[in-house]
Amino acid sequence: MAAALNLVDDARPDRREQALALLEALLRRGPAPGAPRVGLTGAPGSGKSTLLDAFVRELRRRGRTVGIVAVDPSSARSGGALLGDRIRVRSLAGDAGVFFRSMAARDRLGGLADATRASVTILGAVFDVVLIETVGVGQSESDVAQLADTLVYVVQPGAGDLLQFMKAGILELPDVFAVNKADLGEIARRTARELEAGVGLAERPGEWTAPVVLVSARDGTGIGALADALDAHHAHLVATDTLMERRRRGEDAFVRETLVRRYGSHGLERLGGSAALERRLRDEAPASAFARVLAFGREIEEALAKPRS
Ligand SMILES: Nc1nc2c(ncn2[C@@H]2O[C@H](COP(=O)(O)OP(=O)(O)O)[C@@H](O)[C@H]2O)c(=O)[nH]1
Ligand SMILES: [Mg+2]
Repeated sequence: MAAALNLVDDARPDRREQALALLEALLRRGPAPGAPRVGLTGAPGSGKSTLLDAFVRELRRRGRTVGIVAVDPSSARSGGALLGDRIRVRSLAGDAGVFFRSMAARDRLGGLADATRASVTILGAVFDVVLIETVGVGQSESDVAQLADTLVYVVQPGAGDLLQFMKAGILELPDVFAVNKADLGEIARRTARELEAGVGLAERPGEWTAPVVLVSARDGTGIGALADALDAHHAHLVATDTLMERRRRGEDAFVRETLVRRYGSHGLERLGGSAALERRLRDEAPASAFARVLAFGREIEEALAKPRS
């Protein structure tokens, strides 16, 4: 596992080729869709890391193996782990059913989004569940939304009233809300009630309504209910036949955003613009998102090298 993850993290051209071959092989290996991917996001300090730890132990009790990717674009690496992650790594050490990978931005050439997606693909081929934790800032948050089948938003009690959630547009994206620190008592219960009311307002018949689960990462309250809620969402995606569609949308968005990041919107124009790209992503033979970025990238580079006719 470590060798495979290092391979996709290696910017040398021959290693890149090998990494791509590995990712393509995993894509063809089936059975799709592989392990459920659960993303955890939320403001710093809301308790994501602590909750993740408690949640992993719950999954292990249920007999499921877990691959974890923690993304922190602001953090520097220290001995392979992000600062602050070492305690957690130790608490899970010795369990072959858990693999922990941390990702920082500063030491990365290929881009954090690439490396994260590649790691998720690899972990998902081996473990029963993949968890992706991100610090709740900017790009990493939208990356995790694109990657996850199920997005959990971890809420700090009292941090924002309902209006705040609505203004920030937070109510739209998550599939499950985990109001953490239930051990704080009334303030946590009130936050959960407010959030539930807000989510209820946005309810649409026949569609998934994000449940609000009150949990305490500290004393273990509600962790089982959280695991049940995540399973229920996964079952919903399967029952409505939308899991693969959601994966595809995430991959398409990744391809588009990576191309724009690398070549700018004028680069995308050389492919005929985003509508043309959309059509080609839909119509052309399936390939991994990584292969697509490379193939489209080559096309853009060739077009840019030629004078415009
Ligand atoms: N009271 C209480 N504190 C918690 C709980 N979960 C996390 N914390 C504390 O909240 C702080 C931030 O936790 P951390 O997991 O690092 O948050 P992250 O920044 O979202 O990853 C730490 O001091 C934790 O000990 C909980 O369930 N109850
Ligand atoms: Mg954290």
